[in-house]
Amino acid sequence: MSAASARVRGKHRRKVLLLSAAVLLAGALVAGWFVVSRDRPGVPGGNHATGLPPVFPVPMNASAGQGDPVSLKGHVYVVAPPGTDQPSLAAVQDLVTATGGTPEVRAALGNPAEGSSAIFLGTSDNPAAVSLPGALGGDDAATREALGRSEGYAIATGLSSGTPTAVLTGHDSDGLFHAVQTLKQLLKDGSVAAARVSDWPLMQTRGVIEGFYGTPWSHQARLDVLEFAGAQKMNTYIYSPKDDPLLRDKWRALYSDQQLKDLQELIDTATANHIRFTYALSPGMDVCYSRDGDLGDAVAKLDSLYALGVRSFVIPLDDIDTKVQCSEDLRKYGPGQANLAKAQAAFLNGLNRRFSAGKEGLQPLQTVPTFYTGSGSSPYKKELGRALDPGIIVQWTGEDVVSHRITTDSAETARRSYGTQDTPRELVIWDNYPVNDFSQDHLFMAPVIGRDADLHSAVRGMVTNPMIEPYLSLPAIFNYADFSWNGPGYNPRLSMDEALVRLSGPDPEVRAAVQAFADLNQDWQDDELTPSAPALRRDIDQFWTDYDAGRPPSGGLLARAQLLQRLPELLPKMAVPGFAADAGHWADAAAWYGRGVEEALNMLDAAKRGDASAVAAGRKKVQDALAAAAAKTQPTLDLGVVTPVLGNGELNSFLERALQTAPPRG
Ligand code: LTM
Repeated sequence: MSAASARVRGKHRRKVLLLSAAVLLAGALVAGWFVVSRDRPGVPGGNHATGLPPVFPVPMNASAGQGDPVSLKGHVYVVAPPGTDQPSLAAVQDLVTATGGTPEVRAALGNPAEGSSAIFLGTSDNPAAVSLPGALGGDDAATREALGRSEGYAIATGLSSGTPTAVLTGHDSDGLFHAVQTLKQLLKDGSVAAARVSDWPLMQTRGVIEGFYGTPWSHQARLDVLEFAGAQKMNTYIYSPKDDPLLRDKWRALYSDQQLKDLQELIDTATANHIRFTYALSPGMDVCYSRDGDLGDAVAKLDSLYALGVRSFVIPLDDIDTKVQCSEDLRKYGPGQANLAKAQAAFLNGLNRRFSAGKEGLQPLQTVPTFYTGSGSSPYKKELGRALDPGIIVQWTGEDVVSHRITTDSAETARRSYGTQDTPRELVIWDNYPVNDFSQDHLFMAPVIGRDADLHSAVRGMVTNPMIEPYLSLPAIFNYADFSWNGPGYNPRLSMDEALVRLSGPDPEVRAAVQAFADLNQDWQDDELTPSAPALRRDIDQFWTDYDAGRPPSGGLLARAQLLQRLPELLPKMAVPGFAADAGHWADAAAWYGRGVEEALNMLDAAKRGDASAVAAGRKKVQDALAAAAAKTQPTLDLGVVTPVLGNGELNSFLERALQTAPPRG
């Protein structure tokens, strides 16, 4: 599908031996341990009922204990065996320092000083806690399960020789890193809450695909998103902005030294955050599938990224011609969509074999088929399913390009359509939410809904295609991190609320502003499960109900209008400053609308009193605010400057109705 046609759609609006040792050790710290609440595997509502600080993604099992919290405010021994994952070790040291404590890294606890605490770090095959005196039992099924699964981890707190201790064990270094992210969230008043957690992801691939049309994200934004995604236990970033010429139009061209330097920084940052930097090369605009030179060029380009440390690759073939283009292909394969699939399969199989020969550590190759939607079979999918090597993974967007619902049944059917009945294809869902390239005047900030909770049973993973505005996409990225880790435990509203709180920081006024801003931008292509600006609409409805009944207004709408006027002042105070910069033009428009609403309320009051001159003055102020809010202020890559649109026009409709209700001459 071309950029143009994507926008046309916008018209619709929018890891066994050592394992048991590690299991024992993770559960060893139980002196004084007493579980006061049942484990809550994957319960919507998160671990709120456990008495623990909220942890997102919701852990598979988390419970609180009676033991004392582990203070990080004093001297904290960080006990880590040689070879411990450096990012995990560094993150724990930073955490202790940020909490006001003094970290001391040791390979064994030895004789701890009076009043100190300890944090043990290890993995199933490199457990730190080996040096712990007197393991106190604690082999349980949930911990065994967590430490038997890729990226799984377990946390236990308790006393070790009288020292308050937290033990973090990962199945692997990814799992250990995830354990550290959970540890951060268990921190309250300078101490790690007494807790026992055993946790693992339900989806193997969880991440972000920068895959939209429009201005690609800045280098800094990518670095920030990588850090954010890692903290939320995602493991994938796919580098695929449609408007980066070196990925698509000029796919054969190699990178300059400066470009390689920037890419290296992204790759290193991804690695430090346990994110797989996944490079996507899209040769489909002008590739000749049967030309050996083109295959060689593609391999050379991937080689240049492999040299930088990239081990994960995609060859997207979306949004290109739906037939072969060169005479060689036409001669070899013939016309038609099934023949396109045959040509593409031969190219991808050849590339995969030539590129992977002699290379270590590669993830399976992925592709985005030219027909990447729908679960049903077609001549194209049938041929691709038959001819494409079974190890190559397909990215799929659901039944539609932008899919309001994605069901497990549909994904199961798609697996057979893109594979065979006997060998269903492994799928990664390319989820086109909250992408706004087809509706660049809108922001999509509603919680992620409409995806079956057990989708993990059918697909390998899921990546979110975000908005052109990176920092405004963070709430949805937070949702996807939660959903893809633990779908059954995902609660859209709680996840979104927590995302907004974290992005806001501690100031309650700022939080209220961020919530009001997100509410205003809850609108997704007329999706009935995603009501537009629900809180604003409640206030508006209440106002008219009171007004029509002749009652004094409850004040909710006025308070909201006043808050909207303060968005440009409050959003820059957020914990994540990039959010305000991305939101700027929408926040300015919202402020104008807020002013208009306040003026309209005064005007309506004047109309009730029969004060014609105040009504006339009020009308002018409302009209001025409407005009200012409609200004074209938001630059786009190829659509010029557009008017930022808020929700589904609720504010506009309110002001129009107010003007009708208070006509010029009474
Ligand atoms: O969705 C896919 C596979 N390709 C493109 C995306 O690049 C684009 O961001 C979305 C939304 O417009 N639609 C597409 O067709």
